[in-house]
Amino acid sequence: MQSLTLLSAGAAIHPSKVSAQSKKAGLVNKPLVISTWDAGLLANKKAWTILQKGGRALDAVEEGVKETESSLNCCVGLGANPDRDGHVTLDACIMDEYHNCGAVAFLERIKHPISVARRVMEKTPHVFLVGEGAQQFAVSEGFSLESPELSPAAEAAYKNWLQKSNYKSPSINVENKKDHGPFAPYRLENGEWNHDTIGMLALDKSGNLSGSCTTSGAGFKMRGRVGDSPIIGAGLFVDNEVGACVATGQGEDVIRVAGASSVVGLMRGGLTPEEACKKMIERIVSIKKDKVKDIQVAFLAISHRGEVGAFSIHPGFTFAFRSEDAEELKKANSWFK
Ligand code: SD4
Repeated sequence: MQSLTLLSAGAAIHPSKVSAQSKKAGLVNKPLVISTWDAGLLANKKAWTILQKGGRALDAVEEGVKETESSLNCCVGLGANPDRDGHVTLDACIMDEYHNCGAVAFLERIKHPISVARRVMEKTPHVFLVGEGAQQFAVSEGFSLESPELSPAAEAAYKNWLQKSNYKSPSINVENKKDHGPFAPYRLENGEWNHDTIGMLALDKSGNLSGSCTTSGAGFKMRGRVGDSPIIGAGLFVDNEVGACVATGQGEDVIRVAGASSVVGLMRGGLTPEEACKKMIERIVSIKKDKVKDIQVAFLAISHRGEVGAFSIHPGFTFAFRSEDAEELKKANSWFK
């Protein structure tokens, strides 16, 4: 009885049941896809193969970010930097045009967390599975359990980090070291921001929006730390009537302002995507005061009409754009110039 109640409360709404009501009848829409950072270019290419054939935005945002999850990089997928204890733990979420959503966090040894998030959305009455339970669910769904070994690049970065941070488990004070606080370095040794999540938003031919977000979070984070990326409303939010937003950067500061849903809320109130992103960045700046000099946060948003905008605290945030007419990397405006 209880599980029946849960099922009806949480099970994914199937497109065929509500399509007429949710699709924007009669509108011929130009599909487009946007995603965070430079890696978005490659991810968009994959998403575009789906969108240009008239495919669903949901499929595009899943397949698109899987490209990044499969690639070797510091911050997304199993090749990414580990936590302080040397384990790669992954966070992801996905949301469609019907407010269906699914998420996983603190997931280990699974190559495509975004696809597990989609299964959570489509095959369970729940929205969010974490840790061992999420892994168990993934395996039961046929995902293979990959090796726990770090990629060579991550292994080297971890060893380097251990040396510099002089980390002895369970250590105190490592958080307070100048270059390594609070829980992970804001910047990597080469000066780059310690993050590179991919978040993707797509608008399909039917005029429907979907979004995805996947990350290993901050490198060398505390074990068990989860950022904004898998949290619906913080790292990602989609409201088909209004628009969608994805966040990247210091997750703690995105969570505290319910970032993505706040941006979409401001768009509902009439702001353009860039104005809404800027307003939320200003809110973070006013909350964090002087500390913003050490924090990068960026929002990327799209309206249901396909207008696109972004804004970040510091310069340097790029996003990739793909439509019928253009394939490019754009620079976001920022609070610091
Ligand atoms: C997090 N927001 O875990 C993520 C990291 C990120 O670009 O976006 N990096 O806090």
